[in-house]
Amino acid sequence: MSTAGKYCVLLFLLKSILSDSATSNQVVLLDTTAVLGELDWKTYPVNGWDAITEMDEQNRPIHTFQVCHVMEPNQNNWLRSGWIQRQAAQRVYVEMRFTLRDCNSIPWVSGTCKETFNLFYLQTNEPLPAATRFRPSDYSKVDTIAADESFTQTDLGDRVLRLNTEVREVGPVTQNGFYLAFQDVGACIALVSVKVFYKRCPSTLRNLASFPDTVPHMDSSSLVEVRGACVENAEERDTPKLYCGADGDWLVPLGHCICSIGHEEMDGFCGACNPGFFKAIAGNTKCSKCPLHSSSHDQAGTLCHCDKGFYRALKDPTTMACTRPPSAPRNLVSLINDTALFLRWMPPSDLGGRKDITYNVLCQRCDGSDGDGMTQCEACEPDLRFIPRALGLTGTSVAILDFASHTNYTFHVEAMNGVSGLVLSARLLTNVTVNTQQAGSGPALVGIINKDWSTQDSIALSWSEMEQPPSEIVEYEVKYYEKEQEQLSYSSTRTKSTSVVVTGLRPSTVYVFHVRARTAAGYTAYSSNFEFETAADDPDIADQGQVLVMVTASVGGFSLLVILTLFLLITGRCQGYIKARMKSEEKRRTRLHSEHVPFSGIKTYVDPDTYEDPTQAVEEFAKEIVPSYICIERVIGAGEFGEVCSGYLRIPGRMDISVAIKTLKGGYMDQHRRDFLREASIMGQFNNPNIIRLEGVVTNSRPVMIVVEYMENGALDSFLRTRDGQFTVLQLVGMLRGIAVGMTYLSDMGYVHRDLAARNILVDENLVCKVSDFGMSRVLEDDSEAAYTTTGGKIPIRWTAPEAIAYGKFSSASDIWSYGIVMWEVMSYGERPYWEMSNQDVILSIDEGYRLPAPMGCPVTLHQLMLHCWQKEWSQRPRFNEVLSFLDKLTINPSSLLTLVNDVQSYSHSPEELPDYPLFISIGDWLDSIKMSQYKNNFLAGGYTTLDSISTMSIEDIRRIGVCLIGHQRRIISSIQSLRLQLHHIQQSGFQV
Ligand code: ACK
Repeated sequence: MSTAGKYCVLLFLLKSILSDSATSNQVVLLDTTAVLGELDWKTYPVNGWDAITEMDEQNRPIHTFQVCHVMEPNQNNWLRSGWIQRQAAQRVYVEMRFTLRDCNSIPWVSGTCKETFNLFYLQTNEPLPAATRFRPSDYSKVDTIAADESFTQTDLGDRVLRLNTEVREVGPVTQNGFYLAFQDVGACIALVSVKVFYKRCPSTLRNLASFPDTVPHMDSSSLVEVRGACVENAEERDTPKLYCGADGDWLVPLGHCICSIGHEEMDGFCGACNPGFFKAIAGNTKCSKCPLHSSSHDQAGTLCHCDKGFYRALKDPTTMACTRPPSAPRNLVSLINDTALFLRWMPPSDLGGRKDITYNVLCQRCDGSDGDGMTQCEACEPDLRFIPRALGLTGTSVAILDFASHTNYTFHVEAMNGVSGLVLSARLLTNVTVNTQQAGSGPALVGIINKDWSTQDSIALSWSEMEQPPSEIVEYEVKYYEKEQEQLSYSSTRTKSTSVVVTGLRPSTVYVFHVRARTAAGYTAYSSNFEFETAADDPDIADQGQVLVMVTASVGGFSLLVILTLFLLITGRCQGYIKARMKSEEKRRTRLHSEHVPFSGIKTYVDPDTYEDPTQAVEEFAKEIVPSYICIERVIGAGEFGEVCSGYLRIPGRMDISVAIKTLKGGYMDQHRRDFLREASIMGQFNNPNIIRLEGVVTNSRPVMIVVEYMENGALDSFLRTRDGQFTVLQLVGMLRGIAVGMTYLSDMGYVHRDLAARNILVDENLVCKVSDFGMSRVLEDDSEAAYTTTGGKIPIRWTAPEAIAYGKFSSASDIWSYGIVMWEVMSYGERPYWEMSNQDVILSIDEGYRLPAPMGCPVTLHQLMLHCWQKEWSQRPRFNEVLSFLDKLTINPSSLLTLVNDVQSYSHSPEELPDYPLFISIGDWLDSIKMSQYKNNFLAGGYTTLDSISTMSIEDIRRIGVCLIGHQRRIISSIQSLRLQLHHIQQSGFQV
């Protein structure tokens, strides 16, 4: 058997490993393993290379070429391929699979044996004529090909045939086709397969764009930029592009297409939305289900159309449910006093599915009747004032001022929402007719009001007295408000003369004034409005130094206290200049001298902000504690600046003290550190059993800490909530007394707390309550109850006096108001003041005279004290020391606490003090308003179907119908009391619902 014959056997073994190795980014020009017929390759000389064709299992030919003339010298055997068409190729690759025998493995081989062969090519535009003589010099050499592996001896001595694969780039090929030629110079070779191919980037879909087959550049370092075309129902966003690299790979995808409206992406394409779904904007989002009350019937819906009777406002997004106009407002009621007429109603039962509900109040004046007995109605006078306004109201109440007396007004209230304008059907109005007979009577007795003079904070007014008033004028009432702020609040003052100096005003501000007289027959109508402005804030005036004498007088049932305080007013600029020169100690002495209240015998609070360097205030008022004396045991809460922990203070030679440790978390800024320590420099000035005691601070090492006495029962509000109904009234009064002691001390020192609330009172193990939470920054930033006011400040609305909300007038009198709220919180075991009412509604209802009703089980005396603390006129509120002595009297004489508000069938108030509570038409409405709707069926099942019937209910009745939660019982009974009072008032005043 010849050497070539032995190779045949080996080749036969190889055929199974031969397979089509073309990948998707290769375009094959020739593959000898895939040629089914003759290959028609030529050999020169004819007996050099041998063409051997074997058949595989599927009877397909395997074309191989062998040569092995290793014993004979001067071999030059050529094998030439057929003509291969170039097609689109720019760079052509030849992959050769072959075996090449190691010369050493052939016995007796001479030095003629070679282990390489050469690859050549020749390009032509057309195949060469068959008769063309083979001329090796026509061919260009591509490379000499050597084997990576030849026959290799294994460890066991077997000889293993290795198949080599070599790939060479041929070209550049520029003509239509080419020939390949393999030159053997005396090696033992079996050429098993030859594959000729070029590379291309295959057509593809990327980012909803399609890219065609692309042939890479001849120059392997540059990429071919290809622009994609968006797939059907897609649109271009950023031009989609891909770059085709030399290896046939797509690189750098840029830009993209998105599915058009009505279509969504599905497996790289854009498919239509199904009926019932829609897509209104082009983008790669999914189709959405039609919103409520709308539908789409076809494929590829871009919008869902509103069902009959439902609408979409112009500005409504297409994703929003279709809506309809609201039904009419419910339960419209009116209430009138001397100066104002109030309308209040409840929202419609059907809001139409929208939240943008507003109300319009339309007014008609219906005076007398014409000759036919018909009532004559006309539009109301234009100067009728609606507060906040007549149209586009967002709340459910309005106040009406400057109405004529003895007149019948009919008010129509309509509810509108964003789709009301799209519906032509009749407007749904609710109306009420009011006769203003009871209001201020008689014509205005004051004509022109003159401004005599004004300063930055006061205006002097005068007017002339009528020569012959119809009845004697008892006094004048001057009502005024800031022109810009009229809807928020107004103030009034009374005088017996025809002039007044209105003080407490803001500089450069226009105020509106009007005056009415009170005669024996009641109030007359108001004069017209007059507008006057206060003087500008002129710094030069203060430069000269002025002495202001402030007189604070208390009137009403409590004592009169006059405090004379001297202030040296210095402008901010001048103050800065003096501050820089004055030593801190010197300055403090000056301050103490000027601010000390001579007769109180108590030291005065010093505001740390008046220190040039606030850390000096800390040094002065707080002891520095050695950090190793503090043993932290556990975290008990989170404060504004960091964690609050509990632990011990273990000072050598002293007993351990339980302490709470407030920490300043890391990463703070200087301002945080100052604000944090500010509280310590305030607290450090106080020494009272009902004020939380400061043990000291750690400022010289980290973390910065404030150490205060530990209060076992934590904050009062949460403490009471967890102990609902568990204390006697005397115990509750004891807690209130403690708070009053602390607050008396603070107010005597001239400190205004501004955030007095049960959450800021701490309780120890003996139920002693102590005031905590000092430093205004906490009021402004930390208190979650604090809300922004129209003036930009942050205030805990429910606890704050109206004058402090309206124009920032914080004082001990505003602290008293907050104390009244704390009383209410305590007596209701931590109930939220004004329940779920919004802050805005709280402000409005307080302004209209509403006050919190007595909590269940609250002694009448305590509720009266609360009402006293909530006097609109701050000067008429009690002082803390008066509150304290009042509580002391109650404690000494506990029988005064026995009369509970629930027991009083007709709890008599003067009309001014009368809690003003909304009136309701049905039990359901009433329960809705106090958020107790879940008990509607209990009331009905218990036979309580009218407001009259519930007005006599006792706490036992409420329990009997199945209201088990004590908090709910309390809320319902409080509301019934108010309702009872109101019904009583209606009966007395003949007020019409
Ligand atoms: O209601 P609490 O337990 O009482 O949760 C808060 C928490 O830390 C965050 O302020 C508690 N806390 C604050 N100061 C003290 C204190 N001196 N003694 C005990 N608990 C305190 C407060």
